[in-house]
Amino acid sequence: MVWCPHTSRTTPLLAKVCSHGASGPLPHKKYKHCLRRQAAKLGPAQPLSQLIWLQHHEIPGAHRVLLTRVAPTQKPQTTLYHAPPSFYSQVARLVLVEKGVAFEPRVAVAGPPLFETYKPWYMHLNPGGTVPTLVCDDTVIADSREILHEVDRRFEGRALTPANPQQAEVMHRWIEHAYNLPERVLAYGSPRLRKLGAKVNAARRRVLTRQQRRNPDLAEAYAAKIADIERFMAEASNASLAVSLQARLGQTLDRLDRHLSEHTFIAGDTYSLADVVWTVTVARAIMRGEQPLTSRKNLATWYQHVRARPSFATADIYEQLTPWKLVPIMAKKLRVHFVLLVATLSAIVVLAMRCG
Ligand SMILES: N[C@@H](CCC(=O)N[C@@H](CS)C(=O)NCC(=O)O)C(=O)O
Repeated sequence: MVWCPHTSRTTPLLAKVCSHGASGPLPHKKYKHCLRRQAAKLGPAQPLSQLIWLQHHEIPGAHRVLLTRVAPTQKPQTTLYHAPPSFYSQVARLVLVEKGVAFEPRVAVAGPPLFETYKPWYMHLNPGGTVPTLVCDDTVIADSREILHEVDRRFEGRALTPANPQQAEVMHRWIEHAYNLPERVLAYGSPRLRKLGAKVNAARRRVLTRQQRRNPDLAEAYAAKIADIERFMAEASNASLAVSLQARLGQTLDRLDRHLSEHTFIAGDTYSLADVVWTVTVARAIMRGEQPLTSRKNLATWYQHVRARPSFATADIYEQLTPWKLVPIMAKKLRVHFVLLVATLSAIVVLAMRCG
C-alpha cells in the first residue's frame, strides 16, 4: 500500500496503475510521485528492482505497465548488486567485463556492520540474501553461476562458451569443479579466520532473527537464510572438513595444471567462462596466503595470461585483502548514520547545558 499525496488516500498503487494501464493514458506525474515515495521507503534500490519488488508483492505483470507508462523514456538497465571483495561478486564482474556489458555496479554490503543483503528490499530481490544479484531488463538473477551463463547468452559480444560441443563440455566440467569447492568454508574454516568468522556468523544469525521478527511477510525467506547460516557455522567449525577441502583444492589445481599443458585456455584455444571462474579461484587462493602457482608451471603461465588481460584490473579482482579500498564506500554509506549520531549528540549537549 502506498499513500498517494494527490488523492490523500492509501492506495494499492499497482491496482490503480493497472486499471489506468488498461483503460487509457496514465497520469504520469501523479504515479511517478507515488513511485518515488515507495522508492524512498524501499531504500537504495534501483528503480527497476523497485518495480520488480512491487510486482512481486502485488499484481503480476504490473511492473511492465509501470515501466512503459510511468517512465516511457527510461532505458532498461543492467545493474549488478555486489560487494567488492566477495568471491562470487568477482565472478559476476569479470564475466560482465569480459563480455563488454555496460552495467551499473551497486555495492550491497554482505556482512557487518550494515548487513545490507539481509534488509527487506534486498531479500525481496534475492531471497538468499547473498551477493551478487544481476538485474537486467525484467530479469533478476540471484546466483553467480547463472549470471555467468545468462550474461554470455543474453548479450552481444564475443562468445564465452565454445561452439564445439566437446570443448563446451570441458568448460562446464571445470566450472563444476570450481563450484564444488565451497569458497565460504575454505575461507571461514581456515585456522586464520575461524574465530573471527564464528563471530561474524553469530552476528549474521542475530541480524536475520531480528529481521525475521520485523518482517513477517518474509518470514520464510529469513528462516531459510538462518538455516543456511547455521549450516555454514557447523561446516566452518569442522576442522577436518576444512583440511579435506583444502586437499581437494590442491588436487584439483594439480589436475588443472596437467590439463593446461595441452591448452592455452581451459576449454581450448579461446578464453571461456571456465577461465572466468578459475581466475577468481586462483586469485582467492593467493589472497588466502596459499601458493597455488608454486610448482604448477602450466597453471602459472595460464594465470599470467589471464591476469594480464585488461578485465583483471577493470573487474577489480582481489589478490590481497585491501580493507582501505572499502573506506570511501563505507564512509558514504554510513554518512546518514554519522549525521544522525552527531545531531543526537549535539541535542544531548545542548539539553544538558540548558538544564545545567
Ligand atoms: N550461490 C551463490 C553464493 C553467493 C554467496 O555466498 N555470496 C557471499 C559473498 S561471496 C555472500 O553474499 N555471503 C553473505 C551471506 O551468505 O549471508 C552465488 O553463486 O551467487
